[in-house]
Amino acid sequence: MADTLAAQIRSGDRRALAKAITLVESTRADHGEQAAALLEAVMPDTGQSIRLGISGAPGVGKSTFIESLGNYLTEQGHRVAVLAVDPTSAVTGGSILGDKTRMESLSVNPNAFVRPSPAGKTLGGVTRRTRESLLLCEAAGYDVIIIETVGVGQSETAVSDMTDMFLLLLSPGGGDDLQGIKRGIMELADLVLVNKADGDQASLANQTVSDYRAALQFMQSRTPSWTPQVEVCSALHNQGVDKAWAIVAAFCSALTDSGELQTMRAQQARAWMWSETAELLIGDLKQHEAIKAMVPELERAVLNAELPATVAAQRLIEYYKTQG
Ligand SMILES: Nc1nc2c(ncn2[C@@H]2O[C@H](COP(=O)(O)OP(=O)(O)O)[C@@H](O)[C@H]2O)c(=O)[nH]1
Ligand SMILES: [Mg+2]
Repeated sequence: MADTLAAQIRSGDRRALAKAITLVESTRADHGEQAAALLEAVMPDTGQSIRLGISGAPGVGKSTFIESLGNYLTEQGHRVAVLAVDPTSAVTGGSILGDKTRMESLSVNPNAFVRPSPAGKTLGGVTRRTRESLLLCEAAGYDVIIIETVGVGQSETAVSDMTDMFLLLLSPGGGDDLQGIKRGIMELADLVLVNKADGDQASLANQTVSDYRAALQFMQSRTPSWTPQVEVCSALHNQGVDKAWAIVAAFCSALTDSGELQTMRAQQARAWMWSETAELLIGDLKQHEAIKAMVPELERAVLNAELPATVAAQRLIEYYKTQG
């Protein structure tokens, strides 16, 4: 079963890819085993893409930009997959990213594959499935994988931890209010694009670029072989998108030449292993009948400040260890 599906994915069968992603997104235990076998089968065919994270506040133009970039790239002969990590799908089941702009032309582009964010109970769960989907897309021959997330919560860090390069979209203005931006997100960015540099916003956009360039000088860059760049673009009018891509390509070759790309991916994979281990352990622990029976009393004691949380956690673990 895993081998057949893996072969179909490798042959570029989009329906097989969609089916495989549905499998990794499933929470059923038997699906989990099939997904694991499938991922192991496709592993040799992964790793050859450029993994690009894109973030920005709602309305800044992420969907428009990804559509523009995606269509540009397919014209250049690339195959592009777009995945999303939407923190709201974990909290409310709703979606910030699944908004009015649905990348209509990219969705029907035969050399593109667009997949919305999986719903999940935790950001960690959503993130894990997106990582696995990324590997499946690579096995299917997509050589540019774009992972979109929205500028709220911890999802930027999660996306940055699974991609090679992180791109931040901003709107014109706000450049003189740099304290107002989340500095942490700026620090993740390898490329900042001030979008909507068109019409009467064009000069404001250029001013914003100057402000951010000045601000970035005082920030530490993520890697020794790359200095973060700031540029304007107009996703709506397809302006600056080719230049943005040239910067992505320059970033990738700089980090490939220095060996940092390989090191970074290896470290990402190791960190992923440990977060998976933690998730699996806690999932297993919570399923134990005897543990389940202990939880209400422990939680009650913690809620009423009768027992330190650390002690409650230690008791759970001690008991879990005796359960074999
Ligand atoms: N003028 C202008 N409007 C844009 C540009 N890019 C996006 N928009 C508009 O901004 C709005 C939000 O864009 P969207 O791509 O949905 O933003 P997202 O929420 O970040 O995905 C839409 O009405 C777009 O047409 C741009 O480059 N210039
Ligand atoms: Mg959008």
